[in-house]
Amino acid sequence: MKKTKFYITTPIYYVNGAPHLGHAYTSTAADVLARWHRLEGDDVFFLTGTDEHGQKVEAAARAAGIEPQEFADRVAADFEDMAKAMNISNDDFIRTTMPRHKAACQAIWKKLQENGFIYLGAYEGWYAVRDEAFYDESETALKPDGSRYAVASGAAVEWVVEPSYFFKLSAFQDKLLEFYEANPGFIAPTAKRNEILSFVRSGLNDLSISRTSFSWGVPVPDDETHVMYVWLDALVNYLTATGYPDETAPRWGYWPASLHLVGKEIIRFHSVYWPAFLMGAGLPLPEKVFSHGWWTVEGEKMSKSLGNFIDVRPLVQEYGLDQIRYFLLREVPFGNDGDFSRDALKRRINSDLANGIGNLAQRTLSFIGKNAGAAVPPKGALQETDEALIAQAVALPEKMRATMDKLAFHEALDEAWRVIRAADGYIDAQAPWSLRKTDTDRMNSVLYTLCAVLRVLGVVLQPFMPETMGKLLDYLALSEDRSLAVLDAPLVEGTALPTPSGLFPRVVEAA
Ligand code: ME8
Repeated sequence: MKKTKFYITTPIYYVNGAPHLGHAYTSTAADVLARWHRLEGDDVFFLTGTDEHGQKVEAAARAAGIEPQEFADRVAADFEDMAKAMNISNDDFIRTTMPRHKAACQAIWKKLQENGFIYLGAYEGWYAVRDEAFYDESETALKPDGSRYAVASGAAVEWVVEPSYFFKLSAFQDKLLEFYEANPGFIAPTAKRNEILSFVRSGLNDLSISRTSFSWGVPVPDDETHVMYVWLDALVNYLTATGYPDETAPRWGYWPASLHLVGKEIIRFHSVYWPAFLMGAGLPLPEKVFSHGWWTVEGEKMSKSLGNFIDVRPLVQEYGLDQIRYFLLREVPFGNDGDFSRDALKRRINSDLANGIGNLAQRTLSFIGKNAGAAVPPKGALQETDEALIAQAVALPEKMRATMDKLAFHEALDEAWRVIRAADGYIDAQAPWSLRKTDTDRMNSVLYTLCAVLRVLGVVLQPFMPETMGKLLDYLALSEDRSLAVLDAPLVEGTALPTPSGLFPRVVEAA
């Protein structure tokens, strides 16, 4: 059977500053989906990377007193390091300064030109370097000190007058509206979709797609006085990684992408400009763009001026990798804004992980190690209550699939925790420690049931907590294949089990 292709992307992050919690969030969410689809047996291609051109990066390099390329090399390496620290399982890491990417940008430019969608003109209007975005005056406002800023982001805007190539975005208004209509799931969540629909309905201006006042970018083919607008350059990364424009490239078949995961502030670029560029080039459109919310930290927006950007790496050192991954996806419904606080993190670790799955696994496995021969116990004759718990666990993958398909990570986890709570209730009610003295056959059936439940939990929670769930599956002596398919086979009674140790230590609250 041909495997279903699943191509998922994160935004490529600007290298003007160091990676922080927000970047780690999108990458972790994408990673969980990529791992989930691999678990399902899909053919996954997972892409992340860095956005290295443009005025903002050039200015940051200048401020650091080094050449933009050297600066980009340093910060891109830091982003790769962050991805490693978060155990992100990307299949490729694209950097927009790579030759393969420049070639892809120039190829799509030529295609758009050939198709009549590019013309030379002059741009005169507002530009926000922080957002690398052009704004209509109606999207800006004045501060009390007389300076102008973009209302949506708060970024300062400056007046730009320069020769520029334009993309005929105005020609795509109706086509885009038809496309949104025919593909209601293209922009999610719905509130964002409505926002974009009204933006497009209000009319689209042609888009400036080149700059002449600086040179840190991909040169425009046949006119090297211009560099490409950084957003055209950046969006093309999703194609570059498939080998575009080389139709014989090994990854060619992955386009169109199944899902672009983005933060809410860049939905317009992904759901208006990007599909219009692709239509202009005669290429298929991605299936979905999902925009998630923003994290604040201890109630404050993360910003340079507050100096409160959180690097996840020290948090991982302090609290554990899977603890952080779990927290990010459990704490806030995906799509909503959320607040990061150490108190909330510690609460989640202690209540859900240490006292939840950690305790359930430890109670079961160390008991088997000490009192049931350190092997998967014989099943014996299962009773109704055992069957009921196993049935609840067996139904879990399907329930999680339904929630994962709508990117409701917190609901997927909640489904798993329902099973954990049921298993906790079961172990208390069955009290294997008492059965040890009175009825070892029954004790074994209870322990077998718990092993069966733990195996399901370990398998389905791997995408969220790959390292720790890997450990749990080691303790259950599960073989190499740990995909959902393995759950169809029965547990092998008598399999020797290694000595387990705790999965999630409790975090001690500061007094
Ligand atoms: O926009 N909360 O790059 P960028 C949650 N290069 N997510 C956050 C966040 C926060 N506080 N802060 C950042 C760019 N993010 C462009 C993208 S794509 C073709 C080009 C995440 O470095 C979120 O995913 O500003 C957001 O969209 C992204 O980082 C912005 O990263």
